[in-house]
Amino acid sequence: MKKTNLSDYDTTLVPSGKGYRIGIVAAEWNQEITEALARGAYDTLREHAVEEHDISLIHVPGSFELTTGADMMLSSDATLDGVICIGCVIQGETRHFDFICEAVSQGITNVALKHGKPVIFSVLTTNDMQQAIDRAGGVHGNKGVEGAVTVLKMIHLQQQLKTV
Ligand code: RBF
Repeated sequence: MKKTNLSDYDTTLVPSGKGYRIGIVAAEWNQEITEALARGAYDTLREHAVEEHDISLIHVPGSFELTTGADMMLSSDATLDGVICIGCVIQGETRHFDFICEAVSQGITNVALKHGKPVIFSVLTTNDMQQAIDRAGGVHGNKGVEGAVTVLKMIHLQQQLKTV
């Protein structure tokens, strides 16, 4: 499937989020970008019937801390059904790029497996700021929207498997 816009999705394939409890962890680094991603995720969850009081948002300093933030959230609130991790790592600005991206992608996978719940990678890993702007509500859509759709689909899948 070739995807040209992160905000394009088939709404008929997205389950209702009514009753789902979802956490959002957003990194403060590149805040103008991560705020736009978090807004995209939040609005999309609301569009798909997730109640306002069922969405909780926390902030961590940088993308490296997303893993710990998601783990803390899931450990402190057993009623959460899933977590969306939001960050933006820009290659041109850091030689830490590869370390951070590797740590976050692996870390998020580990947290998801540890808690047995979906933890979603809504982290932009771009060459420059313009590529990030283009994917935070710009010409290529909003990766936060994609993260929200993904968490809803994964929670629904988990619930379906539980009833089998
Ligand atoms: N965090 C991000 O979320 N995005 C970045 O682009 C980013 N660049 C960084 C560049 C340098 C040189 C350093 C030291 C940190 C950077 N961080 C970035 C922060 C990182 O995710 C983490 O918060 C800190 O390294 C503290 O563990």
